[in-house]
This record gives sequence, structure tokens and C-alpha cells, in this order.
Amino acid sequence: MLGWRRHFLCLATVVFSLWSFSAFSHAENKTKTKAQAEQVLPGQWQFRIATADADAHPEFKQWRTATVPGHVHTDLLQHGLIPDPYVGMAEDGLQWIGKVGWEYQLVFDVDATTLRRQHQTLRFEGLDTFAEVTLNGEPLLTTNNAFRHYEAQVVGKLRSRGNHLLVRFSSPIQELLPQVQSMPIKLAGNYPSPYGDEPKDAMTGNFVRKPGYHYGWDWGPRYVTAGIWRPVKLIAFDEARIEGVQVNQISVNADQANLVARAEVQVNRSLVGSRHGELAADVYAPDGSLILKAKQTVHNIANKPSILLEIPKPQLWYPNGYGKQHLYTIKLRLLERGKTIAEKTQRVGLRTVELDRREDQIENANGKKGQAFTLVINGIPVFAKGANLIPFDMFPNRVPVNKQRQILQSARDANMNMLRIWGGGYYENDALYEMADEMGLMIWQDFMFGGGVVPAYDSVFRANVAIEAQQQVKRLRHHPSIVLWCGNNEEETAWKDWGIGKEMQKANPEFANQVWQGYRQLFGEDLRRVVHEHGLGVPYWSSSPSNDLDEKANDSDRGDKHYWEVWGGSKPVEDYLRETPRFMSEFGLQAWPSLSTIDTFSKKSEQEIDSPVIRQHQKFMAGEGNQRLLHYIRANYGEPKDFAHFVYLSQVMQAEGITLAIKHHRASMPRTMGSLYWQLNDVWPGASWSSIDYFGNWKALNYQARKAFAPMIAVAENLDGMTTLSVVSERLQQEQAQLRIRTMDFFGHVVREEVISCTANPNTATRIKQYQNDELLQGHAANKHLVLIELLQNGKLLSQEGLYFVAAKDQALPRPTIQQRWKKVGDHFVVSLNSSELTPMLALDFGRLDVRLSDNFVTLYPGQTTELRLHSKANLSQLKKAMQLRSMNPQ
Ligand code: BMA
Repeated sequence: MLGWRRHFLCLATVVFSLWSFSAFSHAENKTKTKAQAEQVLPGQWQFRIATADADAHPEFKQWRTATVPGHVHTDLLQHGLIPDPYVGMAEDGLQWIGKVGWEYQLVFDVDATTLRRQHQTLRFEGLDTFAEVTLNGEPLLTTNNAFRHYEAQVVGKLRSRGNHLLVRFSSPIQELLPQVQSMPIKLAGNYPSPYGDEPKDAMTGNFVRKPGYHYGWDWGPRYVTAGIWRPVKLIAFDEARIEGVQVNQISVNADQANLVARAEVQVNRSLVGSRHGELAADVYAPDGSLILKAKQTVHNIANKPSILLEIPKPQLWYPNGYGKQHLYTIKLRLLERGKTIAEKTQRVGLRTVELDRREDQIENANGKKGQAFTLVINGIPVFAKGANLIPFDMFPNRVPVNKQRQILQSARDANMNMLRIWGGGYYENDALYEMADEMGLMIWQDFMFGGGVVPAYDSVFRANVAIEAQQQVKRLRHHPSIVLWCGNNEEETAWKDWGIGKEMQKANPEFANQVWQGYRQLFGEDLRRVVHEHGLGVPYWSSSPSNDLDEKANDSDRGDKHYWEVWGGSKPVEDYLRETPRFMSEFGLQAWPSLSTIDTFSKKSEQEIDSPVIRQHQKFMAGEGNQRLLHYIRANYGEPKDFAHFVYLSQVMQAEGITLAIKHHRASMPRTMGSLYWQLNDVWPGASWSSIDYFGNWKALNYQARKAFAPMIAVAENLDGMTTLSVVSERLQQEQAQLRIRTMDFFGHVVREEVISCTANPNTATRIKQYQNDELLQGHAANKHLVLIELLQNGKLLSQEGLYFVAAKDQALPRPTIQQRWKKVGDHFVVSLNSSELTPMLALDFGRLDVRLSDNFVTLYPGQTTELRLHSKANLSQLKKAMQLRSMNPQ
């Protein structure tokens, strides 16, 4: 059968993780009042292989301690029962884990107060995936969706000592295989397993509500894991519990915010009826001060009571770069006869969000008009600058909260204001969204679809998804960072543009029709309805890329666009300048991570472009991705001298290619209103499109993206012999600035200089001037000159860009003499670098030393001094000794 993807997954591999294990890192919301209690189940979990599979794997028969929340792979690893899934060649040998069942058990006690409560619920916040749960030998739950939480009433079922909770997971592959194999026509899956654990023509991953990337992706290994991956809680109360707070922002402007806060109350069944009470609200300002107290009589507390809150002169939440990230806290209390019977606190950010999709007058190169795709926050059309976020690990529970923070902070530091949480992973934990709120990173949130055609024609499947969607939207709805909910990743374009729909139509038109109607029902209606009902006004978009079920799915004039002609289609990077969509939500180029990261999974002797270990950490087209990398490296930079040079050039190529596109997108404002490259982070150490590797190290791209995403920049686009100069500004008022344009040789001799005073229009791009390249070069040798374009404001350098007229491999770069001066300033070092010869993309590498650099992959323009700050525990002589320099110049 024809594959779902443009390219196939290859073999896979292994490495060890430097990030420490941690239990569910985010602080649990443990509430305990007189009236209600919520606690993570106490005690030591254990695990073992399922009885039915024990004979084949007797060494896993005995109960061993387990980490909950966690995953079976990490439990096995912790006991030293399997090799590290990221190290060596472990991947093939570990596929059996996904083919067998696993059991988890806990013996726990319950305190007397909880046992006396009239209402007791066990809440499973995440079971991955097909599980049967028993409590004290009695069936409690059956589950089939890793993205849902499940609750079971346990009044009368608990005892004070020795409760036995047993969770039995069956293999998701075994569970679904018979059903999939019996289908006369299969639904196209995503990446077939190269390991034989599942037939290539009967992929099951698209039939299950479980993270799609567990089944392998083109940037990660295949580990079909299982486990209790979110906490298990015991919730107890007597009269009532506020399950959720819903804060509707009725109107928000500079003068006043009108909010309606609603308590979603769960009342003890025996007490349902018209019970009178009061709803009280306390509102705390972003600085923590109590600014409003309100109270209201309630005639029936079970009836979702609500209260109007008016906040004068509200402090709004803004995306990074547009203002502060103010956050209010609202505490709701339910009172009966003056006594608090339930309470809940909710943090909110006040902001308005719209998706402007007006037909407009903006024409494409052929004069055709289109339709906007612009996020408007607090009335400001915001150009979305950012990247796509993938899972941080194959095993989410071992991701420490500081790793999430470091990666999000890196996005913010790179001047990003948006991340797209892509649909092949999982809905992130609360901690991540809280960080995004605090950092002003808008979130484009996909629903978790993106791993093949789903059986949406099946109403049982759709009902399952509807519950999942409702739970997730309700959990996440108050995060001001979430500005868009999107149905799926690439499912519509796969159907319409990749031949999936046409093939099925040929094979069985009736079934094809059913599949497509199911698609329309789920992504066009069901999910839209959930977001409409529970999403507090955040817009819904049926698929990325799409124009929300318009005729065409991946159109440059309407909707969002994934552009993979460069990389996927092997087109030259310059083609980025020919593609000007309304919103670019994916485009990418690969690069290898730094050698210190590669060292974690391969020996030096294995570090060859085509060695088995390196190929296994290159998931694009079964290891062939390195050939694609070479294609791009050779086109512009020539033949790499050795593996280390290949790694360096891959990063240079990625950084230059992606920032070329970013700058083009920004210079195309307001036609283009978003530039999200593929991808921000990594799931394991390997080659990928990421700008930050698995260990948090920045590749050249993250440094360069920071410059390309700076609030005000000059952009020079060189295409077909012409250079177009623009200034892009996201400032909301008009700005005056100067452009200094100097043509110089590689030793800094200026042959042409021009200074232009310019006006940068607010929050858009302003076209300044167009040149024939000859005019800039004035007859001087193209391989020996560059144009240095600098944007200055009141003497301050805002952006600097070197424009070249021939490919790097054809430039006559001199051998540089780089001067270094070191000094210690407070807790860090400063190194000043300069050279009288042009030194492009100078990389400082400190090997295994842990060094945080303020910048890297810098270009030393002739005679100009660049200062870099270094934070490290190493001393000066260690730093100097470890430092290796590499640039584009001949060495
Ligand atoms: C995009 C994504 C991913 C994939 C990436 C690189 O389209 O949606 O599915 O990893 O391409 O091929």
C-alpha cells in the first residue's frame, strides 16, 4: 500500500539521557479543606508483565517497584532490565515491550476522614491506553483513550487498610491488529514499523487515542509504550465540589473588563435539589493584591451558579513583545449558611482573541486576491513568530520541569511569540501552559491527530474523541496563551493532495465517501462544537494546513500553509523567497546537533555520515536524510571535509536557509502574518529540523532566529539579480531609523556607502528601495564583496545583515586572524573577538564543558569587535583550552 507520508521512517536507534528522571514534575494541585480533599494516591506502585505474556518473558514475572506517573519503558530501565532506549542499537530489540501486556498495582490505605466522606472518587488523569482497572478485586473501569481522564465512584468500595488497585494494560498493537487486518481496505497509517512488530500494511497507530509519535516519526524512534502516565487521585467531599471554574470574558477593553465567573459544581447525589447558598468571588490583581470581593445569592447550587465581576482599568495579557503578561487570580467559594462548602481558584489572563479571515485586497504575484489569516490579540494584528513544538521525550514523565522551562525560555529569548503544539504528540501538562502564559508565548494547540487517516466514520470513535476534546478544552481553556485550537496536523492535505483520498476513491468509492464524511463530521463539526461550547471564545481551525475545509487544503492565498518544496522536494533554499503564504505554519531544514550531543549516542569511531549508528539517528527516509543534507550543503557550501565539518555546515545551512524564509515572511507583512518553522525541540538526540537539541543546546538556527525575529529589522531579499530592501517593525507607533548600506571587500574596504533615513510604518513591513545587484556591486568582483546592511536608530544598531552575491563555496574568503581578549565580569567571562578579515559564522565550541554563550555562529565583519558573554563553572584556562573555533573561511 502507498504510504501516508511523503517519506518513510527508517530504522532507529538509541542514546542516554542526561536529563534526570523526575516524577510528575509540576506541583500537584492538592486541595484540602474541611469540606473537600483531593490527594494523589499514596504508596508504592509495582509493575510486572501480564500473566498471559509471562511465559514468553519469565524474567519480568515478578512484581517490581514502579514510578507512577510513568511509563513501562522507564520502569524497566530504572531496574536495569533493558538497555537505555536512546543508546546503542537498542530500538529493534525493545519492540517486544509494545507487543505484550503490563500490570501495575498499588496497595494503599485511606484515612478515616476520607472514608467518612459522602462522596469518594478515584480519578485517573491518564492511562496509556487500553486498561482494565479493578479495585479490591472488583472491576472498576475499562479505558481506551490516553488523552482522557477517567473517574470512578468508590463510596463503599474502599476500606481503611490494604486497598488493592490493579491496572492491567493490554498491548495496543495486539488489541487493534485483528480489527485492522480484517478491513478489506485499510486506512493509511503514518510511518510503518521497520521492525516487524506490526505488519506494514496494517498499521494500528491511527486507530488508537494514544500519542502518535510513539509509533515512530521522521525525527524520533518507535517505542509503543504503556503506563499510568498521569497521576491517580482520590477525591472526597461531603456536600459539593467545584470541579471547574469557567470565567467568560464578556467584554474586555482598556476601561473595563466584564467577566462572568461560573462554578461548575458537582453535588453529592443524595443532596441534589434546590439548595440555597451563596457564591463568593475574590479577585486578585497581577501583583497579588485583592482588588474585588463579590457575593451573590444562589437558588440552586447544583445549577452552575455564576457571578458578574467588573474590573476597572484591567491590566491585559499580551504576547511577548507587545506588552506584559498580566495574570489575575479568581477564587470562587460556595457557601451554605455562611459556611464554605467548596472552593476553587483559577488564574486568568484578560485578552481578546480573534482570527481575522476576511477576504481582502492583497494580491499574489499573479494578481489574485485572497483571504487573511491573522491573529488579532487585544485588537492588535500580531505577526506570529515562532516554531512547532514536538514532545520533549519519548517518555513525557521523565521530562523535568526545568527542561520545559529552558526550552520555552529559549523560544522567548529568540524573540518568538508563538509555538504550535503539534498534533502527533500529547496535550501538554499544566506546567507548560502556565509557563507559556507567563512568557507571552501564544499557543496554537492542535488536537492530537496527525498520524494517519482516522476511523472518524465510526460513531463510537467520535464519541470517545468528543469526551477527550471536552476534557482537554475545559482543562486548558483559561490559559491566555492558547489562541487557536486546531483539529489536526496535515490530515486534510493528506487526503486531498497526497493521493490518499483519490486512491481510496478508486479502490472503494463508498468507503472513501464514508471516510471523508467521517472526517468532515469530526473535524468540521464535532471538535468545532466542543471549542465553541467550552473554549471561551478561542477560534477553531479544522486542520493545519487548510482553509478550514475550503476546496484547497494547502493554499498560499488562503489559510495556513506547510511549505516543504524546500527540503522535502529538494528545491533550492532561494525558493523560500518565491513562496508568500498568508501564514506559514511549517517549513524546515534539518541539521545535526553539536558533537557533544552526538557523543552521547555514538563513539568517535562511529561518527561517519553513513555509519549504522549515525544512520539510525537520522530518521528521515530511513537514514537517507544525510544525503538530503549533503545535497543542500554541497549546493551552497561545498564538500564537507570530515564529519565534524559536516555537522557544522549542516547547522550553518539550516540557520541561513530558515532565517532567509523568516525574513521573507516578515518582509511580506501584512500579506503574511505568521512564520512558524519546523521544529523547535527534539524528542531524543539525533538529526532533525530542530533549532534546540534534546539536551537544550542551541543549534546555529536558534541564535540566528533571535536576530531574524527581533522586533525591528532590515531585510534584504536578493532574487533574480535584484535586491529589495525593507524594514519590518512590530512596534505600534511609527519609527524613524537609518539604513546604512555599505558595499565592501572581505577586508573591509568600502567601495560604496549609502545612508537612508527611513520611516518604518507601525506593525508592518515598509518597502524602502530596490536595486539591480550591479548597482550595489558597481563592477566589483561578486566573489570578493558583500553588502553590509545595518539598521540604526539613534546610533543604536538594531539589525545587521551581510548580503552576498555568490554561494559561500564560491566566495574568495581570506584566512582570518582572529584576536581574542578575555576578561572576567562578575559571575561570567567576556570574550572580545575581532578580525580584519571577514569571518562568517564563527562557531565557538567548548566540547564537553558546560558553557552558556550569549551568542554563537557570529559573523565578524572586518575590523568590528564582537563581545560574547560566557557563563560556565569552568575557569579561564579550562575555557581557553577547550575552545575550538570554526568558521566559513579556509582553515
Ligand atoms: C511536517 C510535520 C511532521 C514532520 C515534519 C518533517 O509536515 O507535520 O509530521 O515531522 O513535517 O517531515
